[in-house]
Amino acid sequence: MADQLTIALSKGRIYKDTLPLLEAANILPSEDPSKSRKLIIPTNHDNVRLLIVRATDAPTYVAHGAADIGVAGKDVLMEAPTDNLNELLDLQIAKCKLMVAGPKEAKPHGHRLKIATKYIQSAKAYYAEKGQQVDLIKLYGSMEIAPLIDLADKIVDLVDTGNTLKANGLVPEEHIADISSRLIVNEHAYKTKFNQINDIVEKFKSAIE
Ligand code: PRT
Ligand code: MG
Repeated sequence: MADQLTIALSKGRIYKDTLPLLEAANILPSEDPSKSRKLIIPTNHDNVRLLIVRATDAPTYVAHGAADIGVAGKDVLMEAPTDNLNELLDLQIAKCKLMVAGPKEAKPHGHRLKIATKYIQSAKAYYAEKGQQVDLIKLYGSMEIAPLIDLADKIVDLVDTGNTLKANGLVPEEHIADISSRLIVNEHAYKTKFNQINDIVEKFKSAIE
């Protein structure tokens, strides 16, 4: 008898890009989370289910063992405590870049650089590495507004096409990290459900290649 296996992932781009990998592992969700309000989605296997969670919450579900495995952006993992979880695989999906961006015409400022971001840990590490003292301002979204209304001089945010920056008169300035989504596993589950999880890892691996 196979154990119950719970997989945490967010809807949107992560779900969309993980679906082909799940299919390669013969895990077929019974419903499309973008069309359903259900947050626990059964699959073609009685013992395998999907949890639809906020992208930033996936590591928490996995760390606490509420989910055995999950998919999370590296940006999210760099901000979250990673006790009790391991990164198993770079899924090469939902790719983007973590960047510093600012107004096209930067205004002179007589103070320490103010950086607005959702990514406090990553920004802190980046500026510490550069030996530059900055003031970080935590925002939860719509970071692009901050430099426009002088809340901050620059932002640290994810950039894909660059269209969002452009639409708000901002330009990408410095590359901090390449971002993609990772398959994460609860450490305890990885031991107790090794065969089941490893089978999925191997099938994901061949699907990625
Ligand atoms: O939206 P919600 O608050 O529910 O959660 P979330 O924003 O974390 O989820 P989601 O689905 O938007 O993002 C999930 C993961 O996708 C992130 O953690 C990243 O690892 C990855 N990813 C890849 C991105 C992007 N590309 C991306 N472009 N996440 C966000 N964006 C945003 C970015 O923050 C900016 O606002 O898209 C905008 C920039 O896109 P361009 O194409 O205009 O440059
Ligand atoms: Mg989003």
